[in-house]
Amino acid sequence: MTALKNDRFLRALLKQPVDVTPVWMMRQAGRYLPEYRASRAKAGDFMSLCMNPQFACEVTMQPLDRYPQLDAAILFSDILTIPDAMGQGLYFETGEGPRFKKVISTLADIEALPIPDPQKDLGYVMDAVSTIRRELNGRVPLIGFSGSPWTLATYMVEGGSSKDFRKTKAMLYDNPQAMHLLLDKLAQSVTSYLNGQILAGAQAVQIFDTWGGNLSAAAYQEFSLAYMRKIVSGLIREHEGRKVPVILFTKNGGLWLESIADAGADALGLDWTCDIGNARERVGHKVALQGNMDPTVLYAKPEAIRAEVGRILASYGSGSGHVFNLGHGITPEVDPEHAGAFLRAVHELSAQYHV
Ligand code: 1CP
Repeated sequence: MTALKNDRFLRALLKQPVDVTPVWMMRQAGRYLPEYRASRAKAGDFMSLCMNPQFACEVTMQPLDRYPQLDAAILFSDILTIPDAMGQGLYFETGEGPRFKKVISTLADIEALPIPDPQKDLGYVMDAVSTIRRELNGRVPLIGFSGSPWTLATYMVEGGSSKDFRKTKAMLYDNPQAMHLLLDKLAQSVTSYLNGQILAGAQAVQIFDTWGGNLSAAAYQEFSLAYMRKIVSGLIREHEGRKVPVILFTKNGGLWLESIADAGADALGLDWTCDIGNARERVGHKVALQGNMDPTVLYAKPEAIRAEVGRILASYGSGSGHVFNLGHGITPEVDPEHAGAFLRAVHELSAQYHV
C-alpha cells in the first residue's frame, strides 16, 4: 500500500499534532457540483452511480480535484444500501428522496430480515472502496461510513424520509421488543459492513446518526446510543499498521455529548447548535471533535464565511483534536466558489492554533 502523503485528518482524529486543522465536508460529492450532475446524468440515476465502482470512484474524486484543500475523501454511496441488501428494494423518485418497495411493519417482517454479507450482498460497495483507494494513491485518507441502526430503522419502517417518524416511534413504544430485534439485526449488519469497508481500504469510518437527536433522552440511550456502542466494540480498530479512527455523528445530540463520548469512538461529529469550545471542555479529554459550521453559512458571501470559520477555530482554541467540517451536509444550492472559500479559510486561519 502507498504511504499517505497527507494524513492530518487521521492525526487530528487521534489528537496527534498537525500543521493546520484538517477539513472535509459532509456530502462533498453531490448535487452542488456541476461535474457531479453530469456524472449522474451519464449514469442514469443515483443508485447506478453507487452500484458502479468506476462511477462511484469518479464522483468521489470530483471534489478533491476541484479543491486541493480537502484532507479526506469519503466513499460515494448511501446509508440505505443496507436495507436494500436486506431485501427492501430501494429506489429514488426524482426530486422525492429515497423510497422502499417493501416496508417493515410487523415482528414477522423483522424476523424475516436477513443479515447481509458484505462480500456477497454489498460487494459493489467493497469494490468501490478498493477502486477509490487505488485511485487516491495515498493522496488523502478514505472515509467509509454507515447509518446508525436507529437512523436506518426510521427509513425502513416509514418506507422513506419522514418529518415526524410516526410509524417508527409507534413501534418503539408499542412494541419495544420488535424494535430491539430490528436494531440488533441492524447493529450486526452495520458492524460487518464497516469491517468489510475497512478490510477493503477505508482508513476511518463514520456512523451517521442523522435522526438520533429526534428521540427523548431516555429513548436515545436505549434505542440509538446502545447500538452504536455495540457496533464500535465490534469494529476492526487497526489495519495496514495504522489505527482506524471511528467518528460518531448524532445530529442534534449536543445535549448528550458526555454519554456519546463514552461509547468508545475516537471522535464525535457536532452539528452547529453547540459551541465547539464548550463541547471541547465537556468531552475534549476523551475524544476529538469534528464540525461544526452551519451549512447555510455557505449561502453568505466569502468574507462572512471566512469570519464564521475564524470564530469556530477561535472557539476550539489551540492544539490538535479538531477536524473542521460542516454541521451537516452541504446543500445542492450552494455556489461551489463559496465552498472553496470555506476550505481555504480553514487552512489559512488555523495555522496560528498549531504552533
Ligand atoms: O443525486 C441525487 O439526487 C442523490 C442525492 C444523494 C447523494 C449525493 C443521496 C440520496 N445520497 C447521496 C450520497 C451520500 N449519502 C453520501 C456520499 C458521500 C459524501 O458525503 O460525499 C453520504 C455520506 C450519504 C449519507 C446519507 N444518506 C445520510 C446520512 C447523512 C446525512 O446527510 O444526514 C442520509 C440520512 C441518507 C439518506 C438519503 N440519501 C439520499 C438523500 C436525499 C437522503 C436524505 C433523505 C432525507 O432527508 O430523509
